[in-house]
Amino acid sequence: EHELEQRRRLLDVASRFPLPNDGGGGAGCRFSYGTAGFRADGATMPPAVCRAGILAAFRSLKLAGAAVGIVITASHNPVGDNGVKIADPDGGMMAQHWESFADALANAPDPDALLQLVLQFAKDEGIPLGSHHTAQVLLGRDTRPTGEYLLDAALQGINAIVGAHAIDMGILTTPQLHWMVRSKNKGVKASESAYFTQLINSFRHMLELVPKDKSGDELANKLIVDGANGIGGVKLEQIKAELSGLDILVRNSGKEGEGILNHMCGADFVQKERVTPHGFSPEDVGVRCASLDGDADRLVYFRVSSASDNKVDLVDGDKILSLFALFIREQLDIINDGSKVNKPLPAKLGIVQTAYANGASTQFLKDLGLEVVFTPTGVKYLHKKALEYDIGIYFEANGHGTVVFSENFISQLESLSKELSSQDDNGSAQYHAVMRLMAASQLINQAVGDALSGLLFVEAILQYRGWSFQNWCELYSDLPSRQLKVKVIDRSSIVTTNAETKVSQPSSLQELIDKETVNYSHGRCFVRPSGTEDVVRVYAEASTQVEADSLAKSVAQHVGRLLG
Ligand code: G16
Repeated sequence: EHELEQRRRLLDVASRFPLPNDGGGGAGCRFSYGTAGFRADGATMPPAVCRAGILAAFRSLKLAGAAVGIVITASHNPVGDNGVKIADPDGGMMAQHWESFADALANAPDPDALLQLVLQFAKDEGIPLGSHHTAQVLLGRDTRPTGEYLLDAALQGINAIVGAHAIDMGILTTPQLHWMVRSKNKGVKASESAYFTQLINSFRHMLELVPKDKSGDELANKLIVDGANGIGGVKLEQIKAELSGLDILVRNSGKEGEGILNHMCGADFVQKERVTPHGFSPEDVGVRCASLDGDADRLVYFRVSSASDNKVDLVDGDKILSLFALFIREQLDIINDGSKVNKPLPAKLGIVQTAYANGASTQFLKDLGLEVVFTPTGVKYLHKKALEYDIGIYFEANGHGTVVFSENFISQLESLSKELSSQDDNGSAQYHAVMRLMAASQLINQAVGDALSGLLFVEAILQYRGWSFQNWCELYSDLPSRQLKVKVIDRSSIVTTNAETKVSQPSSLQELIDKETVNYSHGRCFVRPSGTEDVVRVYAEASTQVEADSLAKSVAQHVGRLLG
């Protein structure tokens, strides 16, 4: 009987959300789970979002009812786009081996095909359908106008699975929802106020552990944040009064009339264009500024460089990573300082970057003696790699990243802190370093890159070091680089290898790239199909800006000629 009911519900929901005649992903394309879930024009998304609801409920059923998350957002993309992605019970991205089922489900042409697909997958994966098993899915969305009705499509998808229970967490930053999923499964309160409390308290602990001679001046406390007219600015406004030691001003805060989401503002705009976002002026010269993206999972910093033009000095994800790496390495060095401590705590520290990482950052990190590894673009790859270390630090140049601590390492820190305090050693440098790492693991989101928690971690480290924005900029000089987008007929005809640094198909393209690149000193160039937009991306680096621009341009022309 349950099984019949299950079949009926699936047929019913699929017929309520038919795929458009040309398939789903817009312009005749199929939906593809891509770098960060399904994304397309918001108006074309309901079938994919409804099916993502089915998928999420299914994933929870498979994992014995553990909470799974759905976020409705197209993050840094334009306001008319929307998207959906699924968070696994640990708060990370959905396991990659489910992506092909996700693709098949999103593109199932009619209700019968969808039903057959679901039944077959349930059988293959041993998922208990139509029984008394339960599933739970937490949902969140950003501020996009299509969000509300897409959320409804997701709810209908979830409710099509017998035993599934949906909990709408409201309008959130993407990382908040990931954090809530993780917390819920750890038995911690999964509310927004619990998230804020953790952020505020751990930030305060970090500041309490700043050496006394390092306390900053008033100017250094001032921070202007570009909220991309998205949800991040709204949330920051909610907590900024409780962040002692920081004087935060939010612009592009998403308030009525302030501007359009991600338009001429936000982390992607600032990082790619390297000019001041909307709402900033020459009066801001010299002030430390930060920029979030539309759903606040990316963070970059900048400073308006002069009153005469709109250029900025950019601190991108690579330099945020470098600041974090320096801080963590220093705490580990203090903890393990052979001459002073009798309880060292060895830790495996790893850095994860992608091909977009500025060559100067990789060199800087390697010169520090750190282990640096590369993955393809996409937090799902970087995060997974970072989990292989006691402390894994990952960042994409675009500002997406975090620091993950292994549970084993955290419990070792806890025991060491207890031991030191029981020996009355809690005034020692070692004890303070242990406490700093523990506070950092609370402050920095363990589920996914989070602009708000990242921003507070940056601010705490700058205060700890007594550093100005200038000191931070001077860590190393970026190699000039350029990114371009090329529209082609079918971007999936480009296949890459070696963490996207080489094109394997069409092979003639790699030959052309190589031929161009050798003409430039410090030349480096790669191309890859975007997983969030219908474009091919071209990245080039060289010793001067003119050369980087010219290398990117010539390779972009080859891509255009070859692929139409
Ligand atoms: C998403 C992913 C990022 C990725 C970016 C661009 O960011 O989460 O890991 O770097 O897309 O991907 P692509 O170059 O494939 O379009 P966001 O901020 O849009 O969620």
